[in-house]
Amino acid sequence: HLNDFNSLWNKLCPLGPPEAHVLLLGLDNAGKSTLLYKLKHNASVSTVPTIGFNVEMFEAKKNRKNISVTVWDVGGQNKMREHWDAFHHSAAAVVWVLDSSDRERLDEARTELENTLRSEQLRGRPLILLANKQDVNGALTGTEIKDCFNLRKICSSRDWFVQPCSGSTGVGVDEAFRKVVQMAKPPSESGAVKDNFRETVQRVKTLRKH
Ligand code: G3D
Repeated sequence: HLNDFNSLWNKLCPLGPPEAHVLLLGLDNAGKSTLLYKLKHNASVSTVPTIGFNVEMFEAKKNRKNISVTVWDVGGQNKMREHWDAFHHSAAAVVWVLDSSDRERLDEARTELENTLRSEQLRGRPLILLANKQDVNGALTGTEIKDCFNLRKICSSRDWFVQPCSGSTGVGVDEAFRKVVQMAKPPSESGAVKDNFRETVQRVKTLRKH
């Protein structure tokens, strides 16, 4: 689909450019693709590691108005990380997915999250941290994650919220999406979203060639 920008755009945005554009970020294996598909189909599907990006569009209600929300899962692999910046431009919210059961990679996740939040383009954007894999025995709770990540401090200049969930069972997924819609601060210029999308498609195409 990446070959034809216009048909992809029209497919994603039959009603025009989205009002809110949400970044779904996190380390590889955190559960981003699973959550995105759970949200979309409300059923677990088997997933493959995100190579380029997955993007889905949803209709939602905000302040009694219908809005469309695109959720971008831009991949958690090292190769893609340097390209995250390209997606920051017009984000209305950052959704950070954490594998709450993977204590060994907590430090890595914390460092990545801190790096992401340092981005100038994301200044003031709300953070919704999804404490995923709550179905796994021994998973860190939302409160433990809040303390361990020192969220009160690192999010002092933005709204933030921790939502425990499981992409496998679906627990907490609808609540997470509602929270994202409620907290999202849509960019003022919707044109910026389309420009950013075009640029991103080009970048991914280039990346795939190499
Ligand atoms: P990513 O897109 O962030 O890289 P994926 O992550 O969505 O590909 O998920 C990585 C692995 O974690 C997958 O397992 C997936 O099934 C699993 N997973 C995702 N969410 C949950 C969850 O809430 N609970 C549990 N127990 N597992 C989850 P595989 O084995 O397919 O690699």
